[in-house]
Amino acid sequence: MHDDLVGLPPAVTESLTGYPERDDAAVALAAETFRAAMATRRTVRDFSDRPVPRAVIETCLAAAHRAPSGANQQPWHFAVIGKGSIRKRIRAAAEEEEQVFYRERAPREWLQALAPLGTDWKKPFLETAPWLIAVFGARHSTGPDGARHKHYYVPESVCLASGFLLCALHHAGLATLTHTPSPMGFLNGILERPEHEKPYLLIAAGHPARNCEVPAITHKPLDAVTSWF
Ligand code: IYR
Repeated sequence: MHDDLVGLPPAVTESLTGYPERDDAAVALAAETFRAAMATRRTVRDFSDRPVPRAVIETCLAAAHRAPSGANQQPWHFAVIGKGSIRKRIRAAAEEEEQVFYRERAPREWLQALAPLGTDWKKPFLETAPWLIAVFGARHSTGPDGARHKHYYVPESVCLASGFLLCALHHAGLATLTHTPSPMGFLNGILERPEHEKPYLLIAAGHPARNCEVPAITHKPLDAVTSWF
């Protein structure tokens, strides 16, 4: 054992559950079923105002909350907004930032990259979608004695949980949009989150609008983003 580990409490273990033995065919079928399900996910910008029960969102958040995280610290916070008045405030603040982005801040090259997606500063979905989830990452936590505990790998952990959340919402049949207004500091103000929490992502979730259109885009072939050794 490395000398620095001397004196630290030993890890407590328990038996692994949840991995019943499957033959290769069953593993391949499960992999293919999930691949096909994820291939239907699209980023949606045109939502129906059809309500989604809060319990569904809670269940999806419980799935996200099982994502791996640095030192198992779960350094995320999900601020879940169903109230129309708060969605309205978030939309107004986001659109204010986005107007500056599209009119002044974004270099031509960035606007060119976004052109196939057809995005602009208008974000009506922030009010139409029944739920918004703002995902924050906490740089530290505070113990009951007031002591600060630093968190590790915060961006990585928050992004993993966000990925789990997108999968869970999609699996439930809900459409999602990952919105990253920049800068996003206004979310701390509106959602009353402390300064040591950084907003990473605003996720809109709900049913897609009837006759919803999405950009006709393609993906790089898998072998363009894969190397095997
Ligand atoms: N935040 C802006 C711009 C934007 C940037 C990227 I990179 C995108 O993939 C999509 C949009 C917006 O939300 O419109």
